[in-house]
Amino acid sequence: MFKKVLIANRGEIALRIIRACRELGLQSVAVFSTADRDSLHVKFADQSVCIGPQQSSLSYLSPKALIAAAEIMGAEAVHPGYGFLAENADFAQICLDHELTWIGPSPEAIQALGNKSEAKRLMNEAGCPGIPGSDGPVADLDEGRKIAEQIGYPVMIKAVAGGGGKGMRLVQKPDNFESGFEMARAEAESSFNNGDLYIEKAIVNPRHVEIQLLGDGKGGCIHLGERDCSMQRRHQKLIEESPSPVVDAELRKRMCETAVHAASELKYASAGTMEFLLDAEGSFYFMEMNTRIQVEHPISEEVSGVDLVKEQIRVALGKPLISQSRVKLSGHAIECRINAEDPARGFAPSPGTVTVWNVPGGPGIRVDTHVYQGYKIPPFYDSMIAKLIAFGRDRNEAMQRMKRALSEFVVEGVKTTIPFHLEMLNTPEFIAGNIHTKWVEQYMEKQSEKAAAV
Ligand code: MV4
Repeated sequence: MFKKVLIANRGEIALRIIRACRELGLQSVAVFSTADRDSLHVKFADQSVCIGPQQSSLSYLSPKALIAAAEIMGAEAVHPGYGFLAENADFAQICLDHELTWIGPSPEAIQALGNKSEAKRLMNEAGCPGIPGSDGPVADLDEGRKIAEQIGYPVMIKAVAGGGGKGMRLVQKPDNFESGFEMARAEAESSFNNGDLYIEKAIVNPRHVEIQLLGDGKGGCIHLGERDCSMQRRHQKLIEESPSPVVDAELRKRMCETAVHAASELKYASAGTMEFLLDAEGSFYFMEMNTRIQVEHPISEEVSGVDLVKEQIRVALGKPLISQSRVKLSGHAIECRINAEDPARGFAPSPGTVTVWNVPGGPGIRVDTHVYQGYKIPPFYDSMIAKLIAFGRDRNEAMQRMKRALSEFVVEGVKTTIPFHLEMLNTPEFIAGNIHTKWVEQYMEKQSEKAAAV
């Protein structure tokens, strides 16, 4: 059906997709901005084409530039990776209108699931429990206040067009509702051009557990188990692991069956992730569905033996989905996101030339990266420079391998989050698997209080 794939992305995920194409015998076309001329994805691809200047809005975010590149190079399919235009329903539709196969879910699914309160309603109808709250967006401040009284404080005010924590406010008591509502509305207006808000009961110190799904677009759907992404800071994930240290076989079965059932009902196509909040009592609630391949997909690949990016492409080619009974989850995988940032300066970006780059290896270690010695990290894009993935027979072995690999990893020329990861992996709380989504922020506050006291 298609033989040449345009990769509408950069960095490590562009390399990851090129590798999948090569294994499937497909030609790859890389696109790059002028800031990315010397990037590895340009060298790895069969062909490459410059699509514009350093600004993302004029290159990686430009449908015109991307479609022109696809037409000139004779690409017949587009893989969007993550970020940039991956969850832009209009771009998916534009690709289809130009007779390019979109390696992802339908524009209709991207659109419906991108509206967070619409997604919640759809999932509820498909039997997926959501967090108690308003039935869709609220009309105004007064209606919001009434609903907050009904469900009881604390409440969470969320933007319909939101995601990733933007336009979201936690309100502890009725006195603070008005200011929280106005702030959420202003942020939603400026970030999404859509000020619609909905209200939910606030779950206190939840864990973030997500289910990896693969659908065939005809009602067939399988899962690759869960990922625990509770180690975050300001909605940026730092460490992910699979399986979750707090999910037992019975809970896993319920979460995975719920997610597969809902995605099948939607006739979902391609890779997708259903995000859940897990509370201290072990109740889980649907939060949102991501309609893309995610950064942390390799840990699911490691515990399942399934190549998720290849499966995305196979499904887009119309090939049948692998069957659930052939997916055997075993072992434990952990991923640390290595960023060119300075943890001592509030994780400020640290772009520049990488003068020394010694990558770890050995048993159970995988490094997904686009960086090489001498590479100049441009300041215009995401600061992630590598994903370090450790696999072991059990959690302890994966942890020991991760610590060993972090200590082998040598990067000079830029500051990185490697020392921070080592510190995290040595905390009693992470070792015990006893953390939640606010834990890193609370830990760092305590550390700076300690530093101020001496
Ligand atoms: C919540 C919540 C507590 N209660 N909703 C954060 C991003 C967006 N996807 C939804 N988020 C949350 N929604 C209710 N009703 C707590 C969060 C939340 C969070 C969720 C997942 C991972 C990290 C988080 C950090 C802070 C807040």
